[in-house]
Amino acid sequence: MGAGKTTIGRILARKLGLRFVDSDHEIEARTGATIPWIFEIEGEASFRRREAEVIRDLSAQEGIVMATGGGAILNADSRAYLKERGTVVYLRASVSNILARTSHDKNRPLLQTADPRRKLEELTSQREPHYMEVADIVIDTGRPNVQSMVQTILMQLASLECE
Ligand code: SKM
Repeated sequence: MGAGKTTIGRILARKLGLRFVDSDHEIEARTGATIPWIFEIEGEASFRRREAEVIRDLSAQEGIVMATGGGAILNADSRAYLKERGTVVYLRASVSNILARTSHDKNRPLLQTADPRRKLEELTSQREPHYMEVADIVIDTGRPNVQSMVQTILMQLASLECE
Protein backbone atom coordinates (compact mmCIF):
# COMPACT_ATOMS: atom_id res chain seq x y z
CA MET A 1 0.00 0.00 0.00
CA GLY A 2 1.37 3.40 -0.96
CA ALA A 3 4.52 1.95 -2.50
CA GLY A 4 3.89 3.53 -5.90
CA LYS A 5 2.42 0.53 -7.74
CA THR A 6 0.17 2.60 -9.98
CA THR A 7 2.83 5.13 -10.99
CA ILE A 8 5.52 2.52 -11.57
CA GLY A 9 3.12 0.06 -13.17
CA ARG A 10 1.94 2.62 -15.73
CA ILE A 11 5.48 3.55 -16.76
CA LEU A 12 6.55 -0.08 -16.87
CA ALA A 13 3.57 -0.98 -19.08
CA ARG A 14 4.40 1.87 -21.46
CA LYS A 15 8.03 0.76 -21.75
CA LEU A 16 7.01 -2.85 -22.34
CA GLY A 17 4.26 -1.92 -24.82
CA LEU A 18 1.66 -3.60 -22.60
CA ARG A 19 -1.68 -2.47 -21.20
CA PHE A 20 -1.82 -1.28 -17.58
CA VAL A 21 -4.65 -2.50 -15.35
CA ASP A 22 -5.28 -1.88 -11.68
CA SER A 23 -7.32 -4.36 -9.64
CA ASP A 24 -8.62 -1.63 -7.28
CA HIS A 25 -9.97 0.36 -10.25
CA GLU A 26 -11.53 -2.77 -11.73
CA ILE A 27 -13.30 -3.58 -8.44
CA GLU A 28 -14.69 -0.03 -8.34
CA ALA A 29 -15.76 -0.24 -12.00
CA ARG A 30 -17.52 -3.60 -11.50
CA THR A 31 -19.32 -2.65 -8.31
CA GLY A 32 -19.95 1.04 -9.02
CA ALA A 33 -18.79 1.65 -5.43
CA THR A 34 -15.63 3.08 -3.91
CA ILE A 35 -13.23 0.86 -1.98
CA PRO A 36 -13.83 2.65 1.37
CA TRP A 37 -17.57 2.10 0.81
CA ILE A 38 -17.10 -1.63 0.15
CA PHE A 39 -14.97 -1.95 3.30
CA GLU A 40 -17.54 -0.08 5.36
CA ILE A 41 -20.68 -1.80 4.10
CA GLU A 42 -19.46 -5.31 3.29
CA GLY A 43 -16.28 -5.62 5.35
CA GLU A 44 -12.76 -6.64 4.43
CA ALA A 45 -13.52 -10.36 3.86
CA SER A 46 -16.06 -9.52 1.17
CA PHE A 47 -13.66 -7.03 -0.42
CA ARG A 48 -10.96 -9.75 -0.57
CA ARG A 49 -13.40 -12.12 -2.34
CA ARG A 50 -14.23 -9.45 -4.92
CA GLU A 51 -10.52 -8.71 -5.28
CA ALA A 52 -9.71 -12.41 -5.84
CA GLU A 53 -12.36 -12.61 -8.61
CA VAL A 54 -10.93 -9.56 -10.33
CA ILE A 55 -7.37 -10.92 -10.06
CA ARG A 56 -8.56 -14.28 -11.44
CA ASP A 57 -10.11 -12.54 -14.46
CA LEU A 58 -7.35 -10.00 -15.12
CA SER A 59 -4.53 -12.49 -14.66
CA ALA A 60 -6.12 -14.68 -17.34
CA GLN A 61 -5.40 -11.94 -19.90
CA GLU A 62 -2.21 -11.75 -21.92
CA GLY A 63 -0.13 -8.64 -22.37
CA ILE A 64 -0.90 -6.68 -19.24
CA VAL A 65 0.92 -5.10 -16.32
CA MET A 66 -1.38 -5.34 -13.31
CA ALA A 67 -1.16 -3.40 -10.07
CA THR A 68 -3.01 -5.11 -7.23
CA GLY A 69 -4.16 -3.75 -3.91
CA GLY A 70 -1.50 -4.10 -1.22
CA GLY A 71 -3.52 -6.71 0.67
CA ALA A 72 -4.33 -8.92 -2.31
CA ILE A 73 -1.70 -11.45 -1.25
CA LEU A 74 -3.70 -12.20 1.92
CA ASN A 75 -6.03 -14.34 -0.19
CA ALA A 76 -4.63 -17.77 -1.10
CA ASP A 77 -6.45 -17.86 -4.47
CA SER A 78 -5.08 -14.43 -5.41
CA ARG A 79 -1.57 -15.54 -4.46
CA ALA A 80 -1.92 -18.65 -6.61
CA TYR A 81 -3.19 -16.71 -9.66
CA LEU A 82 -0.37 -14.20 -9.40
CA LYS A 83 2.32 -16.80 -8.87
CA GLU A 84 1.18 -19.20 -11.58
CA ARG A 85 0.19 -16.74 -14.26
CA GLY A 86 2.48 -13.78 -13.85
CA THR A 87 5.88 -12.44 -13.02
CA VAL A 88 5.40 -10.73 -9.69
CA VAL A 89 7.29 -7.57 -8.73
CA TYR A 90 7.17 -6.70 -5.04
CA LEU A 91 7.74 -2.97 -4.45
CA ARG A 92 9.05 -3.00 -0.89
CA ALA A 93 8.52 0.29 0.94
CA SER A 94 9.40 1.33 4.47
CA VAL A 95 6.63 2.18 6.93
CA SER A 96 7.86 5.80 7.06
CA ASN A 97 7.68 6.12 3.30
CA ILE A 98 4.22 4.60 3.13
CA LEU A 99 3.05 6.94 5.90
CA ALA A 100 4.40 9.96 4.05
CA ARG A 101 2.68 8.88 0.84
CA THR A 102 -0.68 8.04 2.38
CA SER A 103 -1.07 10.60 5.18
CA HIS A 104 -3.65 12.71 3.31
CA ASP A 105 -5.28 9.86 1.45
CA LYS A 106 -8.77 9.09 2.71
CA ASN A 107 -9.02 6.26 0.19
CA ARG A 108 -7.12 3.84 2.47
CA PRO A 109 -9.76 2.43 4.80
CA LEU A 110 -7.28 0.30 6.76
CA LEU A 111 -5.30 3.40 7.73
CA GLN A 112 -8.21 5.43 9.08
CA THR A 113 -7.15 4.65 12.65
CA ALA A 114 -5.76 6.69 15.54
CA ASP A 115 -2.29 5.22 15.01
CA PRO A 116 -1.65 4.53 11.30
CA ARG A 117 2.08 3.88 11.90
CA ARG A 118 1.30 1.05 14.27
CA LYS A 119 -1.30 -0.32 11.84
CA LEU A 120 1.23 -0.23 9.01
CA GLU A 121 3.81 -2.02 11.15
CA GLU A 122 1.25 -4.76 11.86
CA LEU A 123 0.26 -5.03 8.21
CA THR A 124 3.89 -5.20 7.14
CA SER A 125 4.79 -8.02 9.48
CA GLN A 126 1.65 -9.94 8.54
CA ARG A 127 2.13 -9.43 4.80
CA GLU A 128 5.88 -9.57 4.24
CA PRO A 129 6.08 -13.40 4.21
CA HIS A 130 3.30 -13.55 1.61
CA TYR A 131 4.96 -10.92 -0.58
CA MET A 132 8.21 -12.87 -0.45
CA GLU A 133 6.36 -16.10 -1.25
CA VAL A 134 4.91 -14.77 -4.51
CA ALA A 135 7.60 -12.31 -5.64
CA ASP A 136 9.89 -13.07 -8.57
CA ILE A 137 11.56 -9.68 -8.21
CA VAL A 138 11.91 -7.51 -5.10
CA ILE A 139 12.58 -3.79 -5.54
CA ASP A 140 13.23 -1.46 -2.62
CA THR A 141 11.32 1.75 -3.27
CA GLY A 142 12.04 5.06 -1.59
CA ARG A 143 14.53 6.06 -4.24
CA PRO A 144 13.40 9.46 -5.45
CA ASN A 145 13.79 8.58 -9.09
CA VAL A 146 10.89 6.53 -10.39
CA GLN A 147 12.54 6.11 -13.80
CA SER A 148 15.56 4.42 -12.24
CA MET A 149 13.30 2.00 -10.36
CA VAL A 150 11.58 1.15 -13.62
CA GLN A 151 14.96 0.59 -15.29
CA THR A 152 15.95 -1.79 -12.47
CA ILE A 153 12.71 -3.73 -12.91
CA LEU A 154 13.23 -3.93 -16.69
CA MET A 155 16.78 -5.27 -16.21
CA GLN A 156 15.63 -7.87 -13.71
CA LEU A 157 12.77 -8.94 -15.98
CA ALA A 158 15.24 -9.36 -18.82
CA SER A 159 17.57 -11.48 -16.69
CA LEU A 160 14.64 -13.68 -15.57
CA GLU A 161 13.82 -14.29 -19.24
CA CYS A 162 17.40 -15.50 -19.82
CA GLU A 163 17.15 -18.10 -17.04
O1 SKM B 1 -6.96 -2.44 -2.20
C1 SKM B 1 -6.99 -1.21 -1.51
C2 SKM B 1 -7.65 -1.39 -0.18
O2 SKM B 1 -7.73 -0.11 0.42
C3 SKM B 1 -6.87 -2.34 0.71
C4 SKM B 1 -5.41 -2.19 0.59
C5 SKM B 1 -4.57 -2.96 1.52
O3 SKM B 1 -5.10 -3.87 2.16
O4 SKM B 1 -3.35 -2.69 1.59
C6 SKM B 1 -4.81 -1.42 -0.37
C7 SKM B 1 -5.59 -0.64 -1.35
O5 SKM B 1 -4.90 -0.64 -2.60
